Amino acid sequence: MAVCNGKYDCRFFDFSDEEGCDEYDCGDERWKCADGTQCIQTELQCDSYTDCADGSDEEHCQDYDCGEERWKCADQITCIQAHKICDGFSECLDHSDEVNCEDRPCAEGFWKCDNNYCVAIKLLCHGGNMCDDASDDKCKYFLICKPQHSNHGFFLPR
Ligand SMILES: [Ca+2]
Ligand SMILES: [Ca+2]
Ligand SMILES: [Ca+2]
Repeated sequence: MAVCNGKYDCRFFDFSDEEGCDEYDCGDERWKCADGTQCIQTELQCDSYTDCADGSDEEHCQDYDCGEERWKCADQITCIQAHKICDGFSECLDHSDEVNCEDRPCAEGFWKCDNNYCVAIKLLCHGGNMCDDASDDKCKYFLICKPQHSNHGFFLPR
């Protein structure tokens, strides 16, 4: 059950999970909205979507530290998951996660396509064109993508 998440979760809706929230400690993994009535997961802070009823999770994001697992867009407004950098889709409002991709390493567990997109290794070599330039398709010609004998579960296309 989620206490103080802004939704009534108690059976038969006795509302007790959402009472007294202004006194409630949200703990280490959640953050208390400015109005004190709601806890949200910390990764929802500065993700460019409003999660607090009062909108406070998207305020003061320029001063906000995105932490180790997230990356701050160049405009300093949004934090995105590190593996969303150079994945071919813009998560940053300023699209800064999809520029200069040739100079950036992919996150761990991701493979760099010829066009510099980063694709999850586990998604490679299933016949789909995950790289968008078909560079991940090379593997099927070499039959090197059997899910065995490699660190990541798959051999990588070269
Ligand atoms: Ca609740
Ligand atoms: Ca948010
Ligand atoms: Ca992206």
